[in-house]
Amino acid sequence: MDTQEFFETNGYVVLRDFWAQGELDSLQAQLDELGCLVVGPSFSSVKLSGHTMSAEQQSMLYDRLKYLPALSCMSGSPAIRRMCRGIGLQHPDLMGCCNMRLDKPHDSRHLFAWHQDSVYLLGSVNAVTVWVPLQDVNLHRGTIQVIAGSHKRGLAPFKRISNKVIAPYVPMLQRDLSLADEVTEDPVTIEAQRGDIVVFKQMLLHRSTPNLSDQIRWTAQLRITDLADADYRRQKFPTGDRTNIFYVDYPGHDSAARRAQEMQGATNP
Ligand SMILES: O=C(O)CCC(=O)C(=O)O
Repeated sequence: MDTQEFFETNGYVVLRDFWAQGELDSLQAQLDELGCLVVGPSFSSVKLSGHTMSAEQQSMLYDRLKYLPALSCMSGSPAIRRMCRGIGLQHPDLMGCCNMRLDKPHDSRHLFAWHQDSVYLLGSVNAVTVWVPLQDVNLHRGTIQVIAGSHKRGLAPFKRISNKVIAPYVPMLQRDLSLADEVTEDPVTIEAQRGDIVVFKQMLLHRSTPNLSDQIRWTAQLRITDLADADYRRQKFPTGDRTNIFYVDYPGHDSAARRAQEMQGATNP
């Protein structure tokens, strides 16, 4: 099975030794520079366990990570564009929600439960997330698990878990919506090394696993949509920072019907 076939069948693929132009080293250097400014001169992303950072420093660092110039360079790199075209995106475009995570050892507060990115980020039905580990990832260091092939079923039923108003310009986040049903299938645990990338469809069910090591787990997430998708164009290229899943259709998901159902639920408790 070639890469594209594997990707279409399973909804994800791990591409080894992807960054040939030093992109990952630049990101790490900028991360360390930022860390020194925010946390102090002894900051080192490679050695830091996270225990030496105050909550305020961590939140300041976290908020700035997505603005690192190297992250934008990676997102717009010829390598990423070529790779996206190779797996079937005809007109790859950025979604404005590229970000980085820092997962501290034994800190489960920010782990993501099973979800599909499309529910929150929207984008074309074939949009992808490129998950970029800055160190090896596995069940000890913390990683992601996926349900292979789950993208083929389209959007899974979801439920509201907050009281946020349903309106066109209100983004819906992980704290607002979750899967309606439990995931019972056997997951695939992603193992990857520094330099590899994990590409998965935003329709794929995936979740975080805890970091059981004594070092921070650093990852970057690049999000890419396909402007050539006819249904996406018809809907004027919606993204999750400007609207939400109650106003965007996907195959098998009629947003108007779903919205009516929610409104009815609100009037008939
Ligand atoms: O890195 C993780 O633990 C989860 C990331 C994730 O689910 C996402 O960015 O969509």
